[in-house]
Amino acid sequence: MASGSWEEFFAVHLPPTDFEDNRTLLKEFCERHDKYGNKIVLVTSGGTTVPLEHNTVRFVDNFSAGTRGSASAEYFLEHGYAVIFMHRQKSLEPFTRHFSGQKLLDMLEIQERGPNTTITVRPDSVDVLAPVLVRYKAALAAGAVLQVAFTSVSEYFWLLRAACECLARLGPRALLYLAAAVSDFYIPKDRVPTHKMQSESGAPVIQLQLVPKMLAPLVNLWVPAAYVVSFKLETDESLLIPKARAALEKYKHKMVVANMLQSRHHRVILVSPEASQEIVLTREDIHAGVDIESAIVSEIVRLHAEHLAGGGAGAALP
Ligand code: 9Z3
Repeated sequence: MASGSWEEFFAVHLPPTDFEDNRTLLKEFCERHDKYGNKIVLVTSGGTTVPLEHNTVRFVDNFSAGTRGSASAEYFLEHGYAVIFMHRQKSLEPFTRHFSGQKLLDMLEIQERGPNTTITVRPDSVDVLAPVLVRYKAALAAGAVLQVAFTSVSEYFWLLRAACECLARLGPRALLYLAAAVSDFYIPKDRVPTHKMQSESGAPVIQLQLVPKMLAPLVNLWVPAAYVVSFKLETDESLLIPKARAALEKYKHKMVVANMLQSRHHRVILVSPEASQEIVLTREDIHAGVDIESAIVSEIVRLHAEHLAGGGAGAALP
């Protein structure tokens, strides 16, 4: 087992405490939807943490609100996919993302008449709440969504591998949409102190190591027939496309969705081995509240269908 390899990572880092429960849920979900011949997408969303202490008071975080993942999950449901939504604990979730903060409470009215208390939706909020509620209830009734949560990068990897192992049975009907912001660096377990670091000990020197690249075993071993889409986040525009292309060449998966931190909500580039395609929202789109995820997901769904029609071997952008 090579030092710094993905095998070593799993040998050294124990599975999270609720891992077996989540694995059972993932297995049942995949078996049920496989039986009906459904397509399943694994959407990962939110950022991973790297704890600086075992009893964690401090951690390094990767930036992501979960907007991309939670919105995309809703659009995949609209396209008839079953969705495994693997997200950072407390980041945005499908449906509830529309009512973050105090928005939901502001939509309600309360009447207290003697012993009877009635809570109703404000008439001017019904048109906002109803369509989301209808879609949420429909997804629930169809058992179309499974949510599993992670916090640290090691929890993320354990869940990711378990989800992939369950999805493998679907062959090319499985789609992976890896939008989570995953740390490239971590502190190996044996270098993480048990207790909260004390300032009396002086300024700590923290050395981070490279996280093993999990896309390699994911594409080659865990879900070899799946349609795999990864995301590339950069802050330097000149690196964006070269890094996306390098990832495709290295891992041989189907697509990299490239985005810049600053413009990620209105511009992305879908990069495939054959071509690249830019999706940009207009000023009017943004004003009208259009989600860029609607266009990203439509295009990926189209390419996934093409891939399936072609027998699951390869797919090309137009
Ligand atoms: C992304 O690039 C996502 O689109 C964002 C979404 C994290 C920017 P928000 O949740 O943001 O809407 O606030 N995700 C992938 C980020 C990442 O860590 N990619 C790795 C890399 O760039 C490869 S897996 O090296």
